[in-house]
Amino acid sequence: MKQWISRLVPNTVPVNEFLNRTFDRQVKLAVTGLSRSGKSVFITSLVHQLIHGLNSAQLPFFKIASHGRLRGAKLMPQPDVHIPAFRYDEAIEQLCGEPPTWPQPTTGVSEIRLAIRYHSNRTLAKHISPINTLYLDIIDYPGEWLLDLPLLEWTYEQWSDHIGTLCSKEPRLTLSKDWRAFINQLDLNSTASDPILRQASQLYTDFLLVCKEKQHNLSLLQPGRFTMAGDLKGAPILEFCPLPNVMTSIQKKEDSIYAVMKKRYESYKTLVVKKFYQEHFVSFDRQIVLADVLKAFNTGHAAFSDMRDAINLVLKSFRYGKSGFLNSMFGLKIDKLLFAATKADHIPPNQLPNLERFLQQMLTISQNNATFEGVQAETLALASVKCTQAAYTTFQGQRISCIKGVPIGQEQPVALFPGEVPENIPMPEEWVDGRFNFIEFKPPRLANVHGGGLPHIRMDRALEFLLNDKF
Ligand SMILES: Nc1nc2c(ncn2[C@@H]2O[C@H](COP(=O)(O)OP(=O)(O)OP(=O)(O)O)[C@@H](O)[C@H]2O)c(=O)[nH]1
Ligand SMILES: [Mg+2]
Repeated sequence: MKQWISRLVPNTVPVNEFLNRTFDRQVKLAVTGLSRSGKSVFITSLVHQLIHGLNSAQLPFFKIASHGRLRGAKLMPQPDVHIPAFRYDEAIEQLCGEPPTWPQPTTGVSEIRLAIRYHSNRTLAKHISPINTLYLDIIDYPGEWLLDLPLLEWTYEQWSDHIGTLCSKEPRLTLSKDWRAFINQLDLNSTASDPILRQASQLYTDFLLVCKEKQHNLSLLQPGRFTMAGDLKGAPILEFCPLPNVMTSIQKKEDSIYAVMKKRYESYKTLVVKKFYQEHFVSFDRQIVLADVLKAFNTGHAAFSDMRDAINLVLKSFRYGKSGFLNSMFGLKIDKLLFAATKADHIPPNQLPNLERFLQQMLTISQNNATFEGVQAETLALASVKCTQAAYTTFQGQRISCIKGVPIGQEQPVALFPGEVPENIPMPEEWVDGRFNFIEFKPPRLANVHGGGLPHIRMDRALEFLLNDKF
């Protein structure tokens, strides 16, 4: 039987994986989010919630747990031995340490596999095999690298023009001044030299790093490896930059600055981006898109619109559609998509509907593109690890909903009103300074983390939406 099947299956897919996927026993979940959006904390919490899922009080909306059909979940050896393992154990030790700390920003790709064992509810499956196993595969990676995916669609000229357009408006107009001044004085037809290429790419990298700083909080920063080099630190493949507004009449000698920059861009696409995409991004069947909307609120309209454009752009790189038998054989498509506003514990519970509505408006284009292809999509505000409690205060005789938690850098809990999440996207002039103050909190101190799930907001609903039809 296995031999017969192996003739059917494309050589890129191991037979066991093919069988698991065809018979709905494996799910590959794409956890998609820009840098600091909360991917690593989400993956850690998701694994922890599932491993402690028998404590059904933790996950009331995750039906296999709350209906008593979950038999348990366990970490398994991951399918790809050449990829580092996602260190759930280290992340949970940090989150639950004394004092608890957040995981460090991710610097490379890692992978984790979880086996979820359950009593089947499907009529046929119940009789053939009453207890089934679903394998859940997730990868983690630096959010910066996501921004590279759109490059696969762009020529060097198109990318350069795109960056040129971004830099024609504030705040990039000012922030990119030094880099633009340097490239504008170059004779692009002259012979390229290492010092020139290095200086141009360094100035461009410095510009990207300033854009990333807290006071600007810009998201659309390409190439991704320039702000998170990983194992490519110092490699010549990162020594190029866009050259916007170049006249088409420019003579393109093979060793000219222009030609060498273009060649490096193409090599970057082929050797870095394509490899990353093909190894990790082609065969998802479920997706959760994490967005830290509240971060954008703190910074203003430019940061918000940049984050919106970046996420919508990145989502064009995924394959959406209904999964059928043939898709299982020839590469899967995402058939369920969850948009999640993360860190929902930064706002009082009565503002969650506004946060969800806001995110929905922000990503309408992507939602439309996916649902057009028959994908089921939903929006949710969640907190992977709930760090605050709801609190109340009175102001001018009115009861006001607040939150109470320990801010990063402080030792004692404070109660505060962080500002009200607007129901609709405000006009640019309405993003006034100080209107929002969503601060970061320390993880909570937990007495019995190894005996129960982490405190969360709506992780159970996320699990139910993403996985319910697989059980
Ligand atoms: N209050 C709260 N803060 C969170 C939560 N999840 C993440 N954070 C905060 O967001 C920061 C970033 O979270 P990560 O999970 O490391 O983000 P990431 O998307 O993996 O970031 P990169 O690895 O840089 O791409 C954390 O250090 C926390 O400060 C949450 O559920 N609640
Ligand atoms: Mg991370």
